Amino acid sequence: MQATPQKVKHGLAAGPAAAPQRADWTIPQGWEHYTPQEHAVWKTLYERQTKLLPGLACDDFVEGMRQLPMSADEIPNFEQLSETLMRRTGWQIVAVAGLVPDDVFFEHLANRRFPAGNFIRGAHELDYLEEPDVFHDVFGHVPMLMHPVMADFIQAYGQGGLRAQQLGKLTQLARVYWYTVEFGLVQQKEGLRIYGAGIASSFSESTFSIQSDSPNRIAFDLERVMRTNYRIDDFQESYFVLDDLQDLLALAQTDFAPYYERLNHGPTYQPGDVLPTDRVPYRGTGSYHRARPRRG
Ligand code: HBI
Ligand code: FE
Repeated sequence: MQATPQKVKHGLAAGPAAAPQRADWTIPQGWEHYTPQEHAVWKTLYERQTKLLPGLACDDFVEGMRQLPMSADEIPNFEQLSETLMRRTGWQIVAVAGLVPDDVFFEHLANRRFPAGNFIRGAHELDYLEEPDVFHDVFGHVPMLMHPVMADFIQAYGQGGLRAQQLGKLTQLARVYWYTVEFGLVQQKEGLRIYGAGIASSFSESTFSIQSDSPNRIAFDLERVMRTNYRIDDFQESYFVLDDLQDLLALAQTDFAPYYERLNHGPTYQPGDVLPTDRVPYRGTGSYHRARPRRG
């Protein structure tokens, strides 16, 4: 999800470089301006993904989705989503034009507002995302915001983000978000399941993360994750697995200061590394990434 300087959304030039009208970078969702073509892209993505996810996504994701005012028919209305979310976990969805600066993003999360892109990818680029659009942000993230523990965890991440920025530790903290909120797996009694939004909103990675022989699935360990680089340009080489989503509660309450201190020394790991100290429920073959060397 690399930012580009200019991008056409709703017929307007926008993007991270565009000066915001409001200090918090929010914009109206402009729901009434979506075209039939944009609703149709949502429908295609929604139907493809809801068909695929049973047996891959965790029960809490499926249940959150079921309780939200979301369907294949149209791009959801953020005000209606917010009403349901507010009653359940006190969260709201606010519209943004694309990536917003880190401090603005954290400030929203710290106040239980989730910034969601209001635009949708084009019909010719269903599997391509350079910035989080409404399908990633709403289909991927909002169901888990119905989960009380996840709701608290993401708020804590926003608060921690503001602190990490001051301490110059954002890179380390962002890895926690990446390997949980975006690309997290959880052990359910029936097997491994997806809870990360980056996976749940991706057709190809949903299957890859759970069913492929290639990636490692490693038990989540906070310091280990904070030392691990991630790939933004391809499927993950390793996924980190929670024993239970309730583990995020402890994580939300963790004081990161001692971790930041320890992280001043010692190794940084590469995405595909497996360590002797890792608990590895599934050791991947690495075949996928071996055949597709890292780009750039
Ligand atoms: N802005 N809209 C939006 N969505 C994100 O997920 C996002 C962002 N700005 C910064 C950011 N994410 C991350 O780089 C931080 O989590 C570090
Ligand atoms: Fe995301």
